[in-house]
Amino acid sequence: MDTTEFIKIEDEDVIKRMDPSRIYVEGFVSTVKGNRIMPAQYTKVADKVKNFKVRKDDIWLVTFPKCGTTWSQEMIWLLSNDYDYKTAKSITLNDRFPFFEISSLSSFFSKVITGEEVPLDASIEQVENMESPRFIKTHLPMELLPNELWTVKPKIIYVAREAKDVIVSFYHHQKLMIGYTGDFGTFTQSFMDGEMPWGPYWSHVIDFWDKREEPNVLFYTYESMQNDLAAVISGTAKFLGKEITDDEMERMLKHLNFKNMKDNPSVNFDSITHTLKEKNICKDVNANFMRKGKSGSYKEFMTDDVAEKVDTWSKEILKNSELNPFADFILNKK
Ligand code: PPS
Repeated sequence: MDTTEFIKIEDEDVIKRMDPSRIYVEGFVSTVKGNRIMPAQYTKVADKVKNFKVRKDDIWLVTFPKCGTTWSQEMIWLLSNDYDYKTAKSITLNDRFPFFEISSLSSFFSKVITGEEVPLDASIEQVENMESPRFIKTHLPMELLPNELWTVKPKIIYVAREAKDVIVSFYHHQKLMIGYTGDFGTFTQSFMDGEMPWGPYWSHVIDFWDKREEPNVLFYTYESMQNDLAAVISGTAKFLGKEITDDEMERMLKHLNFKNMKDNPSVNFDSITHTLKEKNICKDVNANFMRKGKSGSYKEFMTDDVAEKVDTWSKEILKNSELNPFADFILNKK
């Protein structure tokens, strides 16, 4: 049995910066090996995850939060399920393509959403019991993912996004989902310091960037979806061993359009965010999961000085990597 060693983060200021509302009831931990950050309750399922039985026909979508997960999930699910728009409309994305570690993050959050106590390993068990082929969303960093991903070698799709847009999107997400009350400057600094669940950001991306040539790994960016969604759909279809006709492509492009997804209750998380507003966790009644849906929307929120600081930080971390932090098109499987 493989185990992961963690250290508890004890610094109250750091904890407050990450989660002023204390939704993550036991605080945070960091892995001893790679300094990857998770909510402390996650440690109770960490070994179960590390030793999780992977199936060859699984499809794993791995992302840091806010990098294009939901958009990719809907695309991957439709490509893999004979363009079954009827089921895609009637069963929520979360049930078709569950979020692997969601129940292990915060027992408090699970209770707010479901109204009952949820075991910390409930979402992992849900995935364990799914029929094949399973579609699995996770934000876990490589260090915490099941070992069998690299022996059984199912298809793994990784999506990255330009860091400034991730920061702005994640800041709004944390206000919406966990009632984050810190200011944006503090959040940005925490992000760069790696003080963030699932963080640090660039380590998360680089681990998968370094695996991009593996035949079972597809790596692309949110920006590539924005610039040429048809190319990402074709590339992903090819990676999944699927055909797509011109008519299906046209239909899919419409379905995946931001406005359509924003209005689609099967993918827009409105029912969850409605509960969070009702329970007064999210204080902004106008906030939505489907927020701006563009690249470069950080400009509407971040000052030039802060943007420059984030760019300098990204360039410094990636100076010895072939990964260009501003690349707008990466789709490695030809
Ligand atoms: S999460 O919570 O990690 O699953 O979030 P994730 O889905 O990765 O990212 C959410 C951001 O993606 C935007 N989004 C889209 N953009 C364009 N087109 C479509 N169809 C689409 N669907 C989701 C969503 O608006 C979030 O980005 P921001 O910048 O906050 O708008």
